[in-house]
Amino acid sequence: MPALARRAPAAESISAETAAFAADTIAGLTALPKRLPPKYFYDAAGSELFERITALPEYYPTRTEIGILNEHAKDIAALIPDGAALIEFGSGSSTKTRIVLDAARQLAAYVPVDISAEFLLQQIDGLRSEYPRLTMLPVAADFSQPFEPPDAIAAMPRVGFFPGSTIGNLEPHEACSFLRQVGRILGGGSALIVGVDLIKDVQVLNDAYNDGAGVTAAFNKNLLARINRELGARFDLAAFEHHAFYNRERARIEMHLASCRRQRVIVCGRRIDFRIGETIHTENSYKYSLESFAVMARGAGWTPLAAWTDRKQYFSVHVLALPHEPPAAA
Ligand code: AVJ
Repeated sequence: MPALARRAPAAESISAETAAFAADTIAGLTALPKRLPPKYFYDAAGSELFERITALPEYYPTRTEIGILNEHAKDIAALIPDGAALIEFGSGSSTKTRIVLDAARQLAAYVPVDISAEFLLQQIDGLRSEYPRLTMLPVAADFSQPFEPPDAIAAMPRVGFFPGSTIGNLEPHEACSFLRQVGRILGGGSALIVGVDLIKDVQVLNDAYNDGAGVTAAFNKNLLARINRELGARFDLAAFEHHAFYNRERARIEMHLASCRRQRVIVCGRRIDFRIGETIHTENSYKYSLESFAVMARGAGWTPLAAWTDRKQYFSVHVLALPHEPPAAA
């Protein structure tokens, strides 16, 4: 088993995870308007539903990004230095990782960073035999918080990998500070490969989050199912409706769960009351233009080196570089 940079969760940190979930759930459901953090979509059931989303005909981001990565794998590899470490933020689909690992044979280490130690070990096990010369250094950490890269990559050039437009879940000001923080973690002279969904036709956007098979609705409602499972609540999933729409003014898809009736649900001993039609805001998925993303990256201290897109300009993959720090004054 690979050594984890942080200790794998014991029974006590599993309950610490549940405690954090409970605290965030109570805070979100007692806020006005009600909200829940999208990071909690991804328990085992939610991750499976998300996998199904990525295969839906309406959901263009995953297959479009994979297409861009495949088409430009050589260009991406050319920007990766010899002996570099690839640090992936939120190790998701290994399909995308494999494209980069296959093209950039000069990589020395792969450092997936994920909140779930269990998921990391699975991911690493799948890759280890295919890339025997690559040092695998999983880091169990919440990448939205600052973390220390493993000592083993201290002397290596670093390349960050953040696909999937996960950055779109953040408010633009948060996305900017996240990019700045990634710069601090990776250090001067590093690069960052980041996938960003693009502003496009409203119908295409709305359809991608309102699929005909209802998988996105099930994914959204799984948040309530998870609260039932882990926190012992009794949400009636049939009494909530999936709402997803493009907010043009803010360039984001919003997902909500709307209460079909007046109702009260007890969550961790708290009474949570819903008006008819009241919603829980569960996700924002911000869309950028090539320019607006580059401007934000510059604002966070990065220099945009390249950006690729598909024929329809639905999705983009940016490569950013972080200048070396100027030598400290004597
Ligand atoms: C993984 C955050 C990029 O916003 O498109 C898919 C999540 N939500 N369908 C997205 C998601 C509903 C997805 N991200």
